[in-house]
Amino acid sequence: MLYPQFNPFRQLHDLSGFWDFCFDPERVGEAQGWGSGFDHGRPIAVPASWNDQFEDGRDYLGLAWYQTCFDLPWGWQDKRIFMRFGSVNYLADVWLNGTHLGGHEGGHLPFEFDITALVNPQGNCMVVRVDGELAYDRVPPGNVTGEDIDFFPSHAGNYPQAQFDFFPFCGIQRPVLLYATPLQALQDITVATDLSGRDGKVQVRAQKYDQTEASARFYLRGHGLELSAETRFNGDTAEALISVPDAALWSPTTPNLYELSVELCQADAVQDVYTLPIGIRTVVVDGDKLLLNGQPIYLTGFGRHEDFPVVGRGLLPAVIVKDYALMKWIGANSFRTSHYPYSEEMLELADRLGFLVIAETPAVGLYFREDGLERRRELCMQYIRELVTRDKNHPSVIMWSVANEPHSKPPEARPFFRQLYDEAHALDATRPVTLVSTVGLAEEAFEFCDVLCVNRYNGWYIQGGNIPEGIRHLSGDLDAIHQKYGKPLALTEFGADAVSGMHAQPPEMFSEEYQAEIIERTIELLRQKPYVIGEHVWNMCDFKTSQGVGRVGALNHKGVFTRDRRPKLAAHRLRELWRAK
Ligand code: GCB
Repeated sequence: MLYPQFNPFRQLHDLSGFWDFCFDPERVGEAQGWGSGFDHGRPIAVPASWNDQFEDGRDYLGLAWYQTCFDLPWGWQDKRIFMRFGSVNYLADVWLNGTHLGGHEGGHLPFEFDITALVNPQGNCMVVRVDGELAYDRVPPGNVTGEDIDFFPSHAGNYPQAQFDFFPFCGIQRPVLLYATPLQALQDITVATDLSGRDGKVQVRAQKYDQTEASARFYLRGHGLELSAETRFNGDTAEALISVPDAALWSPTTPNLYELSVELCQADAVQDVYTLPIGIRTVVVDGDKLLLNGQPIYLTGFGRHEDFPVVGRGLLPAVIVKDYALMKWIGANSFRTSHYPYSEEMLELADRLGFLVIAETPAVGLYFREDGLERRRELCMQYIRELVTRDKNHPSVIMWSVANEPHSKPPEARPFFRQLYDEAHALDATRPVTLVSTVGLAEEAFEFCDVLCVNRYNGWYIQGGNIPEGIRHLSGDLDAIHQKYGKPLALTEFGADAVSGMHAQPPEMFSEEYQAEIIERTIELLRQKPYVIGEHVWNMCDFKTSQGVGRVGALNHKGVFTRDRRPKLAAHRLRELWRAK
């Protein structure tokens, strides 16, 4: 899926701004046909979660309506016109000028509609219905009752009752882009890179919307080179392999990018052009190692969240820049998009700045109760497809994570994850696939996952207050998991809550000293284990959660930075450890 772009053949218009909005707890909009427009709206900012914009919105997760009106920019006649949503959480339904365009389930992944036949040059009205309800048959789930209720003391029984430990922010959370392409247009581009000695191999596949006769020209520019290839489309697909002599490889220390342009030509005239940055690099699992460009790589960094005051999970470019600056400052080289795909803007900068990303689907807190299992499987399959389709061309993405901390129960969990794993590999044979587990030793999916990602809170949820005892348990536990599965292992979560400004010597739980100590001791242990390929502290920043006794101020305080990005003691310790590495 191509991100909309602006060039002599393509245009886009960002519909971000103030839209009309209303909550609809009684669902009257459906009966009254709000799809034909409404006039009781109050202004709302798009993109942003709705929860912190209004007094009465914080815990409201039900139905709500958005509306905006727009004219087309001049010169868009004879174009193919699309409406693209970057992320709407959770269920979206869209009407244009009273016609239902379609819907989408699941926040955090883009969807779009071809509106060429319905859009007018002037006076268009678009209505979006959003339903943010938490339900047991949605992914991620919420309001689960009975024996499957989450065993985590941190969020069992919290309000709102999410089956995961972050606030279920709702609304239109990323930009809505109106964009135009030529009638003969490129639909998708897929890039895979490999190495042959010092040369890079860039395999490009371009797809267009129809089967008409056409040819494709490929240009690769950068680092003193301009290479090209030309081929005819076979049906809707054209492929080329470009050899890059003495390639400038992409890595965290040298995030070298080339510019790839694909031209769609008919009767020798260029009809469409799409340009994207690409990085030449390989990612391979070899024994207990993860190799980037043939060299072992060790991940330092965080599990994170898209979360900031007032905007909630809404895209805020300045916070993205700030977070990368802090990650550079502290010496992180990587992060996981826990527990859902992050914005495309975030990944664009990961490519440019040289961060390694474990890209995760929104499948967090999965459980395996029989009813609804099939529905959850379909959704998880949809998520992995949408994620790979969206992010496949980012050199920064080094691994796909199909789920975080499922409540895996045999026998259902194994075939469930086998299917997701196979799908991810079928879509992309160039990256390892993982599952992030808290079950550990008994996680049957580890038998086929390429890398073992394990979350552990020794010295916090268990062995709380006793760090040496926690480290002893962790050591034996990791060795046992590695011995059983014999694959590289990353500790993708560990840490402790620290309420900023709380101090204790000797360290006590919730103090900054305790958090710094647990992180330091854990890292010390990990460095002694040759099969460990990475350490991701949970979390980079404090983040908003549901309310409950385990979450002071409705925040998870495991950030080494506060929610407003001020360093705690642990951040300074990490900086010493990671910058010395
Ligand atoms: C976990 C979850 C994460 C929580 C964290 C915690 O294992 O993956 O979402 O926030 O523990 O702090 O409890």
